[in-house]
Amino acid sequence: MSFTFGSHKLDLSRPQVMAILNITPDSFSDGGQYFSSGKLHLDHILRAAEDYLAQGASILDVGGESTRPGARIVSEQEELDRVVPVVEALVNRLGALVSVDTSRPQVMLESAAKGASLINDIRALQLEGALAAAADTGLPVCLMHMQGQPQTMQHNPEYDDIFADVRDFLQQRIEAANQAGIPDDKILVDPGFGFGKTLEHNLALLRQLPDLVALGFPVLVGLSRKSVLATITDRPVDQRLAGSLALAILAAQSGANIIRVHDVAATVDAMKVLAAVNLSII
Ligand code: 7PM
Repeated sequence: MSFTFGSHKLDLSRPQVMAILNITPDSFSDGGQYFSSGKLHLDHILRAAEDYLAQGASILDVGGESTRPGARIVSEQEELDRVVPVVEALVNRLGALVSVDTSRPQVMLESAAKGASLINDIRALQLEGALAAAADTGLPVCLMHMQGQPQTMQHNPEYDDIFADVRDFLQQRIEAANQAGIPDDKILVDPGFGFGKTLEHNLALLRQLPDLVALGFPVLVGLSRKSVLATITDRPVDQRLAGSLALAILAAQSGANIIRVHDVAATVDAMKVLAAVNLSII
């Protein structure tokens, strides 16, 4: 079960770990670490990225838009200035498999030109021009479910049937991607934990994750440090590692292929243990 990401291939029969690299001055759990006096520090980012790769991450997910409710809206130019030089450095200096976490067509195109290998779009290519841009890059895309917009999505989210709604939305976006010239073998899906969902919605989606896996597309999940853990464990964001690992293991055991995390070393160990038990391979 090998999946092609640009010039890289990954074995998705084992869960792979995607490391989060937030290039925002104000992110929810790791904000501002690559900035001082508003200036981006490429050397800090490269050092963190090298650590993540050494710890066993197989993908680096670079994002320059803060999706935190209440965060300032980032202009296209600002997002380009943050993301594109980072993608370029990670590709050229580390040879890394770089994912770009963006919804903007221009960011997709310029990142791809610098060697990005995956487009990760929380808006599932719904912005104007995004389907065409993603198709133009020839790269695989991760289509994520979100209800509403980042600013307001957590204000009383409601569903008839959370799993059916998420599945139907993803199927519609897969169809739209296909129409735009993105074939099935370049599509990954993500239920979008925490994006317009209550605790009960998130738990129901986690319970039904095997049914999402059964659609036949690689499944990516982001659960790391999310607010479900605030509710379940009553811990602040810097004390959610144990809870995040529990969720990562549950998701991987349900068939999730890529786990997007802040805590790479710990998650890689957990995935190695799971793989050893499931495959009898160490
Ligand atoms: C505020 C709200 C800050 C949400 C940060 C977040 C995912 C993602 C993010 C995910 C995919 C976070 C999120 N989450 N991309 N980007 N899947 N594919 O907690 O779950 O990292 S941002």
